[in-house]
Amino acid sequence: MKTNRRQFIKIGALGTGGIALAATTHNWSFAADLVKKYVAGDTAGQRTATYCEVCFWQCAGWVYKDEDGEIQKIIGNEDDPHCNGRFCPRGTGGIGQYHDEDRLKTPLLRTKENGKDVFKAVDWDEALDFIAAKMKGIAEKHGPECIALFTHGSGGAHFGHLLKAFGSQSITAPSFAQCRGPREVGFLTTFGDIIYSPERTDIRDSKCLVLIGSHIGENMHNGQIQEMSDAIDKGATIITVDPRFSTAASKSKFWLPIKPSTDMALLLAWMNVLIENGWYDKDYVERYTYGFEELKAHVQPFTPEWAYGITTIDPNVIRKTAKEMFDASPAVIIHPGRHVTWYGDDTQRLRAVAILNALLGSWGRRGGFYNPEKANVPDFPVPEFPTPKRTPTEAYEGKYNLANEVVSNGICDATIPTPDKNCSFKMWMVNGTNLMAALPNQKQTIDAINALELLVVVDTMPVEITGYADVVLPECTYLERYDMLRKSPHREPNIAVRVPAAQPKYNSKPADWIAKKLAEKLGLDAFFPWKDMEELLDWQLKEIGSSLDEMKRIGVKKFPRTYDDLYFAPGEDVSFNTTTGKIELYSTDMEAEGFDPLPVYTPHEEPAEGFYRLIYGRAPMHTFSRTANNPNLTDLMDENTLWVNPKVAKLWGLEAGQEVKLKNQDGIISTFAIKVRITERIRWDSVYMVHGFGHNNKKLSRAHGRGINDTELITNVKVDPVMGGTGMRSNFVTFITDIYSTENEKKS
Ligand SMILES: Nc1nc2c(c(=O)[nH]1)N[C@H]1C(S)=C(S)[C@@H](COP(=O)(O)OP(=O)(O)OC[C@H]3O[C@@H](n4cnc5c(=O)[nH]c(N)nc54)[C@H](O)[C@@H]3O)O[C@H]1N2
Ligand SMILES: Nc1nc2c(c(=O)[nH]1)N[C@H]1C(S)=C(S)[C@@H](COP(=O)(O)OP(=O)(O)OC[C@H]3O[C@@H](n4cnc5c(=O)[nH]c(N)nc54)[C@H](O)[C@@H]3O)O[C@H]1N2
Ligand code: SF4
Ligand SMILES: [Mo]
Repeated sequence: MKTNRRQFIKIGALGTGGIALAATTHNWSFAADLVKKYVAGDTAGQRTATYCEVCFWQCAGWVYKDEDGEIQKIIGNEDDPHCNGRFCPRGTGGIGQYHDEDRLKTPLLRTKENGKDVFKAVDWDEALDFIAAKMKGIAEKHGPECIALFTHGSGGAHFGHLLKAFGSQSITAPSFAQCRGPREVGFLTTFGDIIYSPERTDIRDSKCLVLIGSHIGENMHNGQIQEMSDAIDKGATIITVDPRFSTAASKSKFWLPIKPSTDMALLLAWMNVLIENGWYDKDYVERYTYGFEELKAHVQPFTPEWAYGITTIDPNVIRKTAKEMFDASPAVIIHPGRHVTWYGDDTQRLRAVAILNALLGSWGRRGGFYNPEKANVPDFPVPEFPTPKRTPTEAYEGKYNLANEVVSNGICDATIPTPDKNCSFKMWMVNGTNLMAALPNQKQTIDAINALELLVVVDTMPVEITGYADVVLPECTYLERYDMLRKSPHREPNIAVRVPAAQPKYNSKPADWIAKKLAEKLGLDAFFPWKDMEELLDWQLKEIGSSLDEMKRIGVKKFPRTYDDLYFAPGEDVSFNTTTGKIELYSTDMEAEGFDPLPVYTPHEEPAEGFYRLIYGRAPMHTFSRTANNPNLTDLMDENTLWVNPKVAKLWGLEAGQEVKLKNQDGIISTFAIKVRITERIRWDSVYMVHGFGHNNKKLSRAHGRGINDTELITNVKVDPVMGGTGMRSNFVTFITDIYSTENEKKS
């Protein structure tokens, strides 16, 4: 394998291709301006409807501009069930994405200059002609299915449409196999349905909310936080299981500082206690479930005393918390979490979570899990897509048969040719996902990229993945574009519209424009028959009795439910979408695939002497790696810190604020250093950091070199055999206190 065919282009080379950037330099003293405008109370003038793209909760809001037409602030839309009129700090600061002067400004094409790879600034026609020619060549030689799209965010709809028209359905997102996949499959195999986003958890009416490594409060998914705070006000019990004293733990009646990686033992012990004491919903279990007797026999040995030795949680606390859940049932939620790819047996852990909910009868009940409904919006009529000769799952044939979405790492791995399989993929289009931060095992990602004939990256910022691209396409931010309607399921079906509040800055373009233009160059015009997004949206909206004009005025529209089935009616007969038509405590699907039909506890790897488990999570003011350079949000937090228990700090002689580098179990040393935060809030066997920092692209002037990128230390990946999820929490680090020692120079 040629590993250096594609030199990583240090972004310093941006624009050195000889063509002056078409960029206008934005006169920028934003923070000061903002304060002035706010103080002056200047919110008059035009407001524009949008929904936020800073994270995937997609809150609907209003954008306000000043008298010069400059975007000044964004606030929540009162009618929006995702946010109820209130944005989170990231959403409010989201306008920093628009103002960020480090944005990608014009298309870039990889070229050679004096034997060195550099980016040349080109116009859109040249960039898209180049891509179209390459795509045609690849399709002729290998088939259009060889082109894969990695996408996260709104642009996926446009590029996905283009790819399908071209004959490929190889479309994948890190939000499945790096995020919520195990919970969807765990719940699908149990209840015959998934959790969706926003989660169908009826938190506002819950009497007991159990959070297992779900750190709502730092995880800022807006509606959930609001509902959790309402539930707390109404006296709900919160039980938090987390090796770290999280924000949620601080609001909890019970904090269970579990030994990391042992949650399955606790879940089995809870089942044992519920069943042994008859603390479960007998009518519900009898009426709706399959396999109770098998489950009962299975969990019989898993007593709280057994779990104590594994989890370090006091058996009495296990009993007491089980009783709390039962007393609240059915208005109880054992929360399925969201980023659940932890240890490789994650689908099984989420099956255990699903089973607990079933025992307590919370699925389909007020205060448990409601039945969400999505607005039914027709697609603009287009010709039928060609049928691909190969489906993307053939890339990992025979594996992950229960995955209900395409497995990103499966596509990534299959891109690397092996003797028996010469590469399923020759081109990647990467939209709105910084794969160098999102996919663990960076070396594998780089090896796959090196095997490609073409890598096209569509992004707003010069993030790490752009450095590997052949072509970089600058998308404008969500504040400068239309997008497809938001129509996520909720208690009431609803839609939200995104309308541009400003013209695209620099030479950036919206994804819909890029996809349509590229389609024209590929002779696929017939699949993009609309003139522009206004025509497309207006057509869709008129089909459902609204219009673009109306949506511009109201931003969000709700529709009545088709059926009155938010919860099960008392004693109602319900048929579940599983093989048995029942809630499967005993999973026939898992059994048919050769997996344990009832969840089993498996011990996971432990840190070696002197090493600590690396755990990571969210900070309220940032989203993954995408906001680390945002001028507004860096004002609130501009680096991550390393949480270290005082006992460990003492052992190592670490002081608060001291900078350390980290080395993992495979000898990988972090590129940058991180400041130590000494706190009792983390167990002694683990260290913790917020994901998304440690950017190594110099063009990110505020984010470069600030903190550590957890992803580079995640080289031991435990793949879930059920659905392909990448378990990332079996990585262990030790401290390098002499951060300037040359021995610690990162080899690149
Ligand atoms: N180590 C580690 N890995 C993780 C996680 C973790 O906690 N730790 N979390 C996992 C989870 S839960 C998830 S969901 C994934 C998230 O994975 P990603 O969504 O890929 O996360 P980001 O790193 O924020 O990358 C987003 C990219 O989109 C770009 N972007 C932002 N707005 C736009 C836009 O409007 N248009 C376009 N074209 N681009 C835009 C940003 O500049 C950024 O480069 O990561 C997963 N991977
Ligand atoms: N502010 C902000 N909010 C976000 C996001 C963001 O980027 N920024 N991203 C959103 C997305 S896409 C996702 S997927 C979610 C992710 O958020 P969640 O699903 O809530 O949480 P995770 O990131 O999986 O888990 C982090 C927590 O797990 C704990 N933990 C670590 N190991 C273990 C263990 O072995 N057992 C237990 N019980 N706990 C453990 C950590 O201490 C930490 O508190 O957040 C969403 N909300
Ligand atoms: S939760 Fe915050 S960042 Fe996410 S969509 Fe809503 S306002 Fe935006
Ligand atoms: Mo996620």
